[in-house]
Amino acid sequence: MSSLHRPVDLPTWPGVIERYRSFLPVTPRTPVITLLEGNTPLLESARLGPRMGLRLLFKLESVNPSGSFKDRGMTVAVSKALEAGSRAVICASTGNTAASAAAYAARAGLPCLIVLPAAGVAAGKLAQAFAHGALVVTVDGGFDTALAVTREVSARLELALVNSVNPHRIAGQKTAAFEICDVLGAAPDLVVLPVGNAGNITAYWRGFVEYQAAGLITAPPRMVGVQAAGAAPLVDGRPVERPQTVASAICIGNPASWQGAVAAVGESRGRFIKVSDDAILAAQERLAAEEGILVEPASAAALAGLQELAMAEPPRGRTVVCVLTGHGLKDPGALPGAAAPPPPVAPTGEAVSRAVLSLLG
Ligand code: AN7
Repeated sequence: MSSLHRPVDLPTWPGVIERYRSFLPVTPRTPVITLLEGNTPLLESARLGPRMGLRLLFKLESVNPSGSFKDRGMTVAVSKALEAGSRAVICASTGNTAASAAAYAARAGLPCLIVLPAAGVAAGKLAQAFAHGALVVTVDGGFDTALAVTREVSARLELALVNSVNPHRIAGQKTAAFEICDVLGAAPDLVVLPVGNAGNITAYWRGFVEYQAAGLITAPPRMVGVQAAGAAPLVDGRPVERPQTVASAICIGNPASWQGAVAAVGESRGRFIKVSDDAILAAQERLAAEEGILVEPASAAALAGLQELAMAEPPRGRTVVCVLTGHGLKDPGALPGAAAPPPPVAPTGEAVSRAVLSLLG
C-alpha cells in the first residue's frame, strides 16, 4: 500500500468551545452545540502581500460551517440559550447571522426566528436560513430598524436574542484572535477587518487583550476597522440615516457595538477607514483572480481598506492579518456578470480545440 493510502491519525478539532473552554462563559452543565466551527486557515498571500511589501495573511473565516465568522459566536450563544431553557432563538440580520443562527438552532432542535431588513439580503444567505427551517419575518426598513424591533420582541416574547448584543456572541468570536496568536506564536502587527454592527472588531480586541493578560502574547496588534463609504458611521463619527452599499452584510448605519469598536481602535492606536463600492468590488475580484479566494463584498472591504492604508503609509515588512469574514458564494449577485457561459460549439475535438486556442489568445 502506498503511503498515500495509509490511514492517518489526524487530531480531531473539537470546535471553539472545547478548544478555548477556560476563556468562555460555559460550565460542565452547558450543552455544547457545535458544528466544529473555528480552526480556520491563516493563509499567506501569494501576490497581493508581497506587492505591498508586507507579510499578508488571510484569516479564512469564510470556511466556517455556515460560511462566515458568525459560527464562532453562535455556538456559544445557542448553547447558552439551550442551557437557559429558551424555547426559541431570534435575531435581526443582514444575512450571515441569520444563516448561522438557523444552522445552530437546527442542530440544537430549537425554532429560529429571523427578522430581515426589506433593504436586501444576499440570495445565498436567505437560501441557507430557509434550508435550516428558520421562520422569517421581513420588516420595512434597514438593519438598524430590524434590530431595534427584534430587541423589543425578544424581551416581550422571552426569546433568546442571538445578535451580537448578546455577550455570548462576542465571547465566542474572540476565539479567532486566539487562533491567530496560536498559529503565529505572537500577535500580528496589524489586524484589518470589515465593520458593520461592530461586534466582531469588539470581539477580536477582547481576545487579544485577554491573551495578553494571560501572558500568551506580549503586545496586541493595531486594529483597523473598514467600512463601506455609504455606511461609515464610525469613520464619520455619527449614525448614517440611510446606509447604502453593495456590501449588504455591512449596510448598517448605527452599530450596536459602537463603543466596543471605538475602544478597540483607540486603545490599539489603529484607525477606521472607509472605502468606495468600486474599491470593494475591485478587491473582491483581485482576491478571486490573484489569490484563489472567493469572498463576499463585505469581506473584500478589508483588503480594499488595507490597500488604501498601504498607499498612504506603507506598513513594509509588517505581519498583517486581513480577516475574510464571509464566502463569495453567499452573494452570487455581487459576482462579475462574466459568469454566464458562452454559446455552445460543436462537440468535436476540432471545434473545441479551435475554441480553446482562441481563448488562450
Ligand atoms: C461577511 O449578519 O451584521 O461588525 O446581521 O456578514 O460584527 O457586524 C453581518 C456582519 C462583516 C460585520 N463581514 O461584522 C448580520 C451582520 C460579514 C458580515 C460583517 C458582517 P460586525
